[in-house]
Amino acid sequence: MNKVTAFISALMLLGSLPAMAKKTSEWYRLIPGDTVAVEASSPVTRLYGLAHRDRLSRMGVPVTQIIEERPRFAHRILNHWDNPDGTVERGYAGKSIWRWDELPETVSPRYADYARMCAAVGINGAVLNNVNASSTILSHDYLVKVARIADVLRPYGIRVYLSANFAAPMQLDSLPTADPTDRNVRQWWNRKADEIYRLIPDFGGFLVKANSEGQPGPCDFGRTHAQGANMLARALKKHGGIVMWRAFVYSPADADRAKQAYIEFQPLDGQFDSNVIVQIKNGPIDFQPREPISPLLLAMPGTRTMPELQITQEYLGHSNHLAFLAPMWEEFFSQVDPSTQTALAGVANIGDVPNFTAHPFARANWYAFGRLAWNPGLTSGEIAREWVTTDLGVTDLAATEKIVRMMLGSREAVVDYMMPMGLHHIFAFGHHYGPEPWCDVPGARPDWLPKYYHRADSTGIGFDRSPTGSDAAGQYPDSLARLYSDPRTCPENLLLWFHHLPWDYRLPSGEILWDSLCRHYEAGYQYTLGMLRTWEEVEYAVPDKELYSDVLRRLMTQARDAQWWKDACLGYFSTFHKLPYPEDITPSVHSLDEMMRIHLPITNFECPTPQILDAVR
Ligand code: GCV
Repeated sequence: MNKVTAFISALMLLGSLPAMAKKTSEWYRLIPGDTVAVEASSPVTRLYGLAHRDRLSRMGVPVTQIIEERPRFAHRILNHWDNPDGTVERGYAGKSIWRWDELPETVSPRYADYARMCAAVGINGAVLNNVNASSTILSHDYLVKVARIADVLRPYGIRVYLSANFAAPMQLDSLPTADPTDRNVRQWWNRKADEIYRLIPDFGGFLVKANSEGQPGPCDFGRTHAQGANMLARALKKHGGIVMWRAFVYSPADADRAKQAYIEFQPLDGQFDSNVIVQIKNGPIDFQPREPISPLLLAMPGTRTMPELQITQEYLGHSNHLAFLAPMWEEFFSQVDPSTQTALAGVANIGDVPNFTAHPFARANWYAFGRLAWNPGLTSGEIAREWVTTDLGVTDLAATEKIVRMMLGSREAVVDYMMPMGLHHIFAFGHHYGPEPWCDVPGARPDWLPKYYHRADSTGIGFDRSPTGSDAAGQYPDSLARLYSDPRTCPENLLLWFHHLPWDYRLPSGEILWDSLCRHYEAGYQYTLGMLRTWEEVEYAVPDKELYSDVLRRLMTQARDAQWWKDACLGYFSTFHKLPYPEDITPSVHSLDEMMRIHLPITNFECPTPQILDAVR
């Protein structure tokens, strides 16, 4: 542990006792013997124990002493951003697995398949619908459908939760207000909670996105987030339910977007009821390929908080790119002490395609989320090795190691070819797939546009969040604030997140900023070619040949996209200065003009250029 993380951990342990997770009663033991026996606290934890035993046996690891396991987080929850019409917001694996139109009469066998996959990694909660919530889900007809899904998930230990629209009393029953201090509104929610628990006795609770991106919330009625959350929490309390209240808020205020969640939520610390958990995205903006941790996670010692991770690859190449996310989450947990957090949420990458995730390797991210929610101390390497053996079905050791190595570097490669050195949000408008650092949409909010974030001009590039700029760095504990505020101490991988620096700024390595940026883009692109090479090398060991070809196709698309990102971003940035490309960078294939003419969204899987394979061989 370095000094900074040690300091943060100590600070959090001292300061956040009220937010500590309750010790979970879940446990299981594997007892060595001719047949490894499983003891467990319940039928569900027995399932977890059996899955563990199976994992070890498939990996050839003998059980020589008692293994006892307890989860770190009591709530290990997938958030589905699925809509009642079957679409999935930021979903890249087909339509929703929940077939609302067939329910409650027809219950798809895939619900149980899904539940088995979740239980194998200890996931114990599912929010079934999008946080941009339609009130319909709370209508009686839909609650009956939800209850059927809950019946299927229950034996696997998965409790069902729903995203609640704060204006539901107005939208479903025409109440004149949704003000949380209004008696009729409170009664409406109490009655709704009673109705839900009559149908689903183990209902988990509500997830709420309020006063964010157009969603209604208590602030519409002059009330605070705490007042809104507590009203719902009180309706659920006698039934044992919780409220997960999201802190993903940013108003069109003057403040730097990276500062806004903290500005709005930190003053409310200590005002939330005990069955409210404030759910905070891992970084201060929005699931970018790399962000610093959200300062809010370190600043609410009197409130239960939970990180929200994104498993679906909204900003990491959708289901076309191989990006194993465990290293990102490992990096996150090296800075946020898990014992200060009450629960863990992950935005699901699951849809109704046969393998659930479209990209076969995206299943590894679902798997990794569950494993880390159970034990955030696991390393990415351990998780990758388990997944390659048990899910991909590779038994050859040399091939396993090659695939694991390829997976472990894949997230950093995406950062490199998309947004290295702390750059962020330079995606094309709307779909967040390709690069558009030049993007201008007349009338759009400035903080939805790339130029707001990269700030490239003739003087340099990057967002000044030091004390001379927006001072977002000042929202972190002192030692971290100092570290981030000075470009000489700021970690290089966050440099342009916190600083606007000249193109020829000299880095501690002696290299100038422009050269370093070019080398990152090049390294990311080269990594994608390396993944193609590796995949061809391990073909013999991949048992499912269709899966093999599918991954190969996607890797070709990824290499094409990495080239696209590199040419587009470097081409665009080079219009601001006269510095040459470093000699060891492969020349651009496409001109900036060509790049600016690419129009998205991509509506179908694009055929990769065969030249990519020539480049690899
Ligand atoms: C569900 C980002 C995404 C939205 C998402 C939102 C959120 O803005 O682009 O699709 O909405 O985050 O997390 O609420």
